[in-house]
Order: sequence, then structure tokens, then C-alpha cells
Amino acid sequence: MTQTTLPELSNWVSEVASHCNPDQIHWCDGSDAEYFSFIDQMVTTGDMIKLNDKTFPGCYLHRSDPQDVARVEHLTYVCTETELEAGPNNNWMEPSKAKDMMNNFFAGCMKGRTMYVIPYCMGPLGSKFSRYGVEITDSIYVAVNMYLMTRMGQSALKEIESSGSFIKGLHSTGELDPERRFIMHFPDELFIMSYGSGYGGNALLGKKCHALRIASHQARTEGWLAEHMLIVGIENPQGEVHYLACAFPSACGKTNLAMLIPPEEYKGWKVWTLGDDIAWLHPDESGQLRAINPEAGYFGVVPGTNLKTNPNAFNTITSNTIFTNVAVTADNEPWWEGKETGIPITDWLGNAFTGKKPGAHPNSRFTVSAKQNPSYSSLAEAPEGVPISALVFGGRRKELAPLVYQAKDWEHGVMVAASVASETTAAATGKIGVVRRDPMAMKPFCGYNFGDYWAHWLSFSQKLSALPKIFHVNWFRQNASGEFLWPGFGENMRVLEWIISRCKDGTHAVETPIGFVPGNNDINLNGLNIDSSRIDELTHIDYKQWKQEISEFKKYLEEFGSKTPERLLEECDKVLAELS
Ligand code: OXD
Ligand code: MN
Repeated sequence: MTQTTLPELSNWVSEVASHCNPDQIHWCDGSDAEYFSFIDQMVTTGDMIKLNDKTFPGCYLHRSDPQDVARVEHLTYVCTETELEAGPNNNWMEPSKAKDMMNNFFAGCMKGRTMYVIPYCMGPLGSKFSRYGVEITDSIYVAVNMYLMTRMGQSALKEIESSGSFIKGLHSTGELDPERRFIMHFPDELFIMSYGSGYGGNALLGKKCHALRIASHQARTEGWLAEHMLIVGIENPQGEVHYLACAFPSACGKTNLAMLIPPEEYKGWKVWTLGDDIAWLHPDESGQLRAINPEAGYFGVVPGTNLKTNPNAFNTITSNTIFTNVAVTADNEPWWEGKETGIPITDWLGNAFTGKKPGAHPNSRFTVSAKQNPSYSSLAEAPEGVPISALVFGGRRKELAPLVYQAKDWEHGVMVAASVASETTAAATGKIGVVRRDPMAMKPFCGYNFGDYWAHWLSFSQKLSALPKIFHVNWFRQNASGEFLWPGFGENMRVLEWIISRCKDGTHAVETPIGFVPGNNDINLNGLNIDSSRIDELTHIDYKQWKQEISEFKKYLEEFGSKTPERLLEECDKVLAELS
């Protein structure tokens, strides 16, 4: 059993143990041997099912509780001293009240169970941008997922012991009772308590809880940004690489964009993946914004993944992958809607597949090490991160938002980013397909008042000497008959090329009241069965609809009262004036 030389950590572990009363304590060392022994234990108990070892070597299926398949935003709280600090964008509870309630749940909850102590690092080990945490959990499923998603175990513990600082995360699956399920954040104490769910975003505390909610709060005081963004490097045939950080709401194709393979016409172009979900953005000494991915793996949505939509993801998940809530074929292969091969016999619940209900849960997931991705960037572990040329925001919108537009300057860009709205998906419980405001795609993840967050974003015009350009994209625009106007997936490379050229001031655009859009000859359509008039349709700006959109957005901003930066309201007024 690994112990620690850090009294703060050993005292906390002892306190938790005496409160939760586990049968045993296991300090995770993060070794491969430990991972496989956990997997073996889970196979023995039926918690994991070994999949076809020939076609999917090292792959396993986990079936979660059917009531525990997504993030629970209505049960997720930010417990700051005052409600105003958490803001209308968060659920809030008074910290001592929240702790009392949670401590009640945790009392004796690990009886008959093993308590796992997981020291982990978010970011490349040893990077000055990385942050450390320790998750205590009674879920072996969480332990194996943390092994794939973070740098965990002995090496992280060493760093924690030398720096003396870490975020505490306490987790128990409890009774998996939706009535006794809460995810509580105490940003002032760098503390997370999560009870009653084993689902990734609720239970792998390094991810949304630490790397976004707590980190965004820390980042505000320390002068950086923790964002819900993928990071990609786009290499042109001359070998020049531009790095983009792109924010989209959950299940809107971040993983697909992060792993994009350029279409045939793009000979010599390459896309390198640095991250698919979270970016930590720091200004460096020279005023350049640099990004690291705090995660080491992907926890991606499975349905829809195939050799056409995302060949890199498909190839990444054919070995050493944990699947959660997918269907299974007669050959014991994992199966999901959109896989395009195989016939399921058992659905995600373990029942016979009838075809009347989905085989895989719409939010079924893969967990896999990022290193398996064929497009894994050689700079993914670079301690200094990568320089960011452009920040790209997007949502899933049937209408209104053009395929792509560029903000006029930083302040306008912050307004554009704050105006992100998207149709909801299966990644969180609740109604699917309704448009909701999701500023910077951070609605579920910002650990403090959005008003302060927008002000923090605006302040970067003072912190950076070279400001990244800001863009908005919408791959999901439809025509009146409900057909998608843009093919999406690998073809999005064409839009990325336009974005990069704009960053170098090297290409044409048309100025409109909402920003710069490509003219109908500005996007390379070679090899696509689309004529340039489609670009007109995709970039058409309906002034009446936009006036209504910006007026509604302005009202939304005003809900944050005195916290709303005046500057954002002025940006809205400027656009409204141009639309009149
Ligand atoms: C995720 C999410 O799992 O955003 O990344 O829900
Ligand atoms: Mn996400």
C-alpha cells in the first residue's frame, strides 16, 4: 500500500476513512499491473464484460445503472460564500449546509467496499500550467477510467508531495439513488463532493468538476482561462502549423473536429489532435496565449462514430478501450447506432435487441488513452503548451447562425462567444433539441458568476500582445425541408482553412453587421458536389431574425445585473445599430 509523506493528504485520507468506513483502503500507484488487476476484478464481479479479443483486443463493456447515464446539471452546485459569486448560471447552496447534507450521505457509505485513493495530475507532468488533485472514491470503475483519462498514481503523488498543493475530490456511488445524488463544488476550499452517480462527468472528478468548474474559478484569480475546448494543430503542405482552440456544447462534434482527417483535395495537409474537450489557456511571458490539454484520454460519445464520420476515433477505439452502455453483437463486439457493421443481439441494458429502441444509449461513451489516436500530436505533452492563433465557438443551430463568421475585434469576439446557443443533447439529462443559451459552451461548467467570467475574458485584451482571432461556426444549418446545408465532418477542413487564412490576413471576406463572412468564392469547394450559391445560403444573414436574436441576447446578459460588463451591452448595441 502506498502511503504519503504529506500530512495534509494522510490526515484527509484518515478523516474520510473514519467517516465513510470502508473495508479497505487502496492507494493507486497508476501502474499497468494495477489497471489490469482492477479490470480482472471487475470481470469477475460482472462489472465489466470482456469484448472480442481478436477484433477488439483489450476492450471491455461496462453497463451503468439505467438511471445513471448522463451529467445531472440540476443536481450540480457551486457552493461559494455568497449566491452572487456563483451567479444565476449555477445552482448555489450555502457551503456549510451543502457539506452537512453531503456528510450525512457519506456517513458509513463505504462499508463493505474498498476506498481508492487516486492522486492525479491534470496537464503534462511537471508543467507549470498543470494542477494536481486527489480523488477518493469507492468506485473501481472510476479508478480504471481515471487511469485512462489522467496521469495518475505514484508520479502524480510525488509532484503533489513536492508542491504540497492539491484539489480534494470525494466521491461515492452511494446507492445510485437519483434522490440522493448531488455534485457539490467548494471552489474557495478547492474541494469537490460527489455522491450517488458513477457517470463520467459526475464521477471522474478530474474532468468537469476539477478541470472546468474549480479550475475556471482558480484561473480567474490567477489570470488564465479554463475552457470547454478542443485543441487542434492544422499543418499546411509547407509544414506550418496553426493551433486552434474550439468550444462547442457537449455532444456537438468536438471529438470529430479534434480528430478530423482532411478531404482528398487537401494533399499535404494534416490535423494533429492535442485535446478533445478541455483547454487551459495561459498568456506566456511574451503575451502569446498558449494551450495545454489537462486530460490524457478521451471520454467520447460513441453513437455515430464510424470510418466516414471519424476514422481516427474509430481506429482509436478498436483496442484498449472501455465502452459504457453500448450494445453487443453475436461475435461479442461492441455495437452502436451508426457503426455500420455488425448486428446487435443485446442492447445497452443487457436485454435482447429488438430494433424498437436504440441498441446503444445515445450518451454511451468510450474511454481511451489519447496516445492511441493516430493523429495524436507530438506536442500533446509539451509542458509549455502550444500557441493559439484562433478561438472558434459554435453551437448546433438549425437556422440563423451562418456556417462561419469572424468577430470584428476581441471585445466583439467575447460578445460572440457569450452569445453561443445550441440545441440540447443527450450528454445531460433533460429535454433534447431545445435551444438554450450556452455562453462559451460553459453553461454547465463555469465555476463562478458569468458576469465576472465575461469581464475576465474581456481583460485578456490587456494581458495579450497578440490577440487570437475569434470565430463562430455552425455545421448544423438546415434548409426549409430540414436538410443539412453543409456536409460537415472531414469537409469542415475547408472552413478551418478559411479561418487560418483569415488569421494571416490572407483571404477575402465580406463585412456584415454580425462580423466577417466568406464570400461565395472564398471557401474551397473543389471535389464537393456543392456549388458556390450554397455558400450564399449558408452565410445568409436574416436581419430581422438577427435583430431579434441580439435583442434577446441582450436581455439575457441583463439578467446578470450589475455583474454584466457594460462593454458587452455596448457591443450588442453596435450590432443592433448596424442591423437597423
Ligand atoms: C462531456 C460533456 O462528457 O461535455 O465532455 O458532457
Ligand atoms: Mn465536454
